Amino acid sequence: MKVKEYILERFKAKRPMHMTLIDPAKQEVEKAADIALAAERLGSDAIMVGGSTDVTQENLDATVKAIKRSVRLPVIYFPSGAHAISPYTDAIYFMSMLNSRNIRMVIGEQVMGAPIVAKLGLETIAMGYVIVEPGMKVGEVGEAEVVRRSDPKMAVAYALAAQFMGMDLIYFEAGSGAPDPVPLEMVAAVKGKVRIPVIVGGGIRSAEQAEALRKAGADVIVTGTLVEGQGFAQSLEGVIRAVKG
Ligand code: 1GP
Repeated sequence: MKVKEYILERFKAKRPMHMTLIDPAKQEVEKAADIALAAERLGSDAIMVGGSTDVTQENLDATVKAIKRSVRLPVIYFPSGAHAISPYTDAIYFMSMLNSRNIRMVIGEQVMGAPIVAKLGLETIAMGYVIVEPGMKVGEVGEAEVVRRSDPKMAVAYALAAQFMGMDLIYFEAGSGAPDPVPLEMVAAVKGKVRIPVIVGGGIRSAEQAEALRKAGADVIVTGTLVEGQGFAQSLEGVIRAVKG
């Protein structure tokens, strides 16, 4: 089954998903494979691989290959640009940072990457990516004009624009390690207006936060930093359980 179908099937069945984000620059490949295996056993629905800085073709390929050897879950590349694209992932989020001031992040990297993606025959999943305050590192390197936390209407406008442009998914990102996740009111406002799956990530650390975001309407909840610490299994288990309701 294609990864897009896998996601849409769960979305249509109203089954919220959890995705585990692994940054290839942050650990040895064996450790990345161990994290993915633990996430799979705990019920995570997909492994996303990516990071805002320091992702190279080498660390990306090595990490993806190791993860693919240890899990059966879909492995999706979450790219920061066209400089590294792995032939070993099951799919790539073909994404645009809709609220970047830099055209390179909106369409430039995509134009550079598209011929490579076509040559590799990778499955593409079109995704609108919107950075919400504070945005952290990705907001900085992406030169994002962040959506204010107090401005759910702006978030809705971005989500509708993504939907009208034919994007498969819309991702609201508070930034990895954000002190607080995307506001619940914002998720609820977006969910009330769009038909495409809503992904939420950045700063989600507890089962309570995950549960509140699910109840607000998040279809996919992404956690990254959570799996970077020692003994993450217990907290990850709680978050995944909260996502699944
Ligand atoms: C970052 O949304 C993801 O792209 C995950 O954020 O590292 O804070 O879980 P965290």
